[in-house]
Amino acid sequence: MNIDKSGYVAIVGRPNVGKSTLLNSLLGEKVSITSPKPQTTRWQILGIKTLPNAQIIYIDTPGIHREDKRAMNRYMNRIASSVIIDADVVVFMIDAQSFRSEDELVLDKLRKIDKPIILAINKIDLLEDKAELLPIIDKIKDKLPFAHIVPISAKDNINTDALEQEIARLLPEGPQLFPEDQLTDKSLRFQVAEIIREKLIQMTEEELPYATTVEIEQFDDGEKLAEISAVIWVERSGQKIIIIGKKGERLKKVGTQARREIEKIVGKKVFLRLWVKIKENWTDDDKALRTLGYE
Ligand SMILES: Nc1nc2c(ncn2[C@@H]2O[C@H](COP(=O)(O)OP(=O)(O)OP(=O)(O)O)[C@@H](O)[C@H]2O)c(=O)[nH]1
Ligand SMILES: [Mg+2]
Repeated sequence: MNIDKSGYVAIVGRPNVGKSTLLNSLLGEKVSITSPKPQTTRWQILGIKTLPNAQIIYIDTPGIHREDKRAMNRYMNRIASSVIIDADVVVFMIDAQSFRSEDELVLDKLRKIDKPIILAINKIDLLEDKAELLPIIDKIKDKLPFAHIVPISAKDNINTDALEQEIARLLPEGPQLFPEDQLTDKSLRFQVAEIIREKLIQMTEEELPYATTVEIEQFDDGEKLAEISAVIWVERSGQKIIIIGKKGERLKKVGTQARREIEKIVGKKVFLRLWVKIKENWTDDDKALRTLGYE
């Protein structure tokens, strides 16, 4: 290895454009959870990619959205904004299918910084005709002096190599910052909680994905078996009833799907216990947010 370039690369954009899918695609591993519902990512998540001559530290961020809601929404936007300020390079991601006012919200933040910004136009696999890209590029190319404009599909790995090459070119000179076999900054405990939360988001509707968070209470990593207990926090008793489901079926399904995925990452059998508990209004309570890990 002869690493002489390194730096932090923020992946930012409004919710649901595909930021976490891109992070996973660039790393070739699932590091960040994804879902068809907006506001899935709640933290900054590092994904470390070590190339022969450069180390790229990608930072997945929560989708930037309007702040008219709760302390949790303000928390998520604050994280994304601070990552923009601290990064060396920014990848601004939009969805080829629609440019919305929340994209403008992101642009407003990007106008305040002075560093290379790459525009990544995602989900081009959904365009029937590639000619549809031209009016999209036309509409947005003068909004900021972008270093590059790269149409991609994060889901189908289209053009993501080209995107990475442009990113690597823009990295500042610098030493290796993380061991070459390190993939993320997040602990196994964090990843387990996120996997459970992903299954919950995928299996619930309406306000429920936004009212749930997962806390790992016990993590006994034995030689052949990992024993894990996790609490699913919700805001109201009605939400608890929905998550548990008729005869406990929904909770059981969440547990089974999460356990299968957790077994893959820990490489052994997993015994997973899930509890659903109520903490009223936790998403709009700064103190509750802090005790649940949103710091
Ligand atoms: N067709 C298609 N779907 C995609 C692509 N990239 C992401 N998606 C889908 O878009 C949805 C949102 O993807 P995420 O990666 O969770 O989006 P995000 O920007 O991280 O969303 P937040 O974390 O909520 O801000 C998921 O259903 C993905 O499968 C793509 O290139 N093509
Ligand atoms: Mg995400």
